[in-house]
Amino acid sequence: MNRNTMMEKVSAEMPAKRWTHTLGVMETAVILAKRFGADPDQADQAAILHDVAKYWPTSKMEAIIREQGMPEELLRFDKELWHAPVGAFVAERDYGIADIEVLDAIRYHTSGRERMTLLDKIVCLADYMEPGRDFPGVHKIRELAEHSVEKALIAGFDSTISYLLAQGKRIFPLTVAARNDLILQLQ
Ligand code: DGI
Ligand code: FE
Ligand code: FE
Ligand code: FE
Repeated sequence: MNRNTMMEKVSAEMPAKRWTHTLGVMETAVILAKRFGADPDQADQAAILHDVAKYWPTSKMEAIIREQGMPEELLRFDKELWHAPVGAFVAERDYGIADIEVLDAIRYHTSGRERMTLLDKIVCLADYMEPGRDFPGVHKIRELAEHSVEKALIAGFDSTISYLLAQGKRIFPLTVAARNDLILQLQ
């Protein structure tokens, strides 16, 4: 599928506000890819598709998680986590993406994972710091991202974990593993 067709199809899956966010993630992911030596085309493709399943009904996401044999542990954590692995499935099935690196960057863009690839890090970080994002700490994340994708991403996970703690919510183990591993990578 060509890029324009893909963009039209993805934008039809979401409200205008989320499409604007997606455009911001695309722009930011490409800048970060060039800055840190990842492939800008893979970054662009993963960014276009990263939130493709964000507005799917939870029942539909749950069915795919079960049918596709994804970790059912997901179902016992925040529903906000579900659109990432479901999005990777949709990217492959409905958009013909075969690049496993792109699919993994989509799959782990919310939770992170241990041993994140550079592309995983870039898409996850772009999602935190695209120009439309405004939350406490986002300026610091953008500043850190000038020099270190790892430091910036740790700050991003820190803000998510702090938010989850304040809300009394559970933390998905992959996010803890991702953060621990990034800190180790810096040592
Ligand atoms: O889809 P977006 O809104 O662009 O961003 P995202 O895919 O990073 O989703 C972030 C949401 O997921 C945020 O509201 C926090 C929520 N969430 C719930 N539990 C967890 C979690 N995020 C992470 N990283 N880890 C969790 O355990
Ligand atoms: Fe997302
Ligand atoms: Fe994210
Ligand atoms: Fe997003």
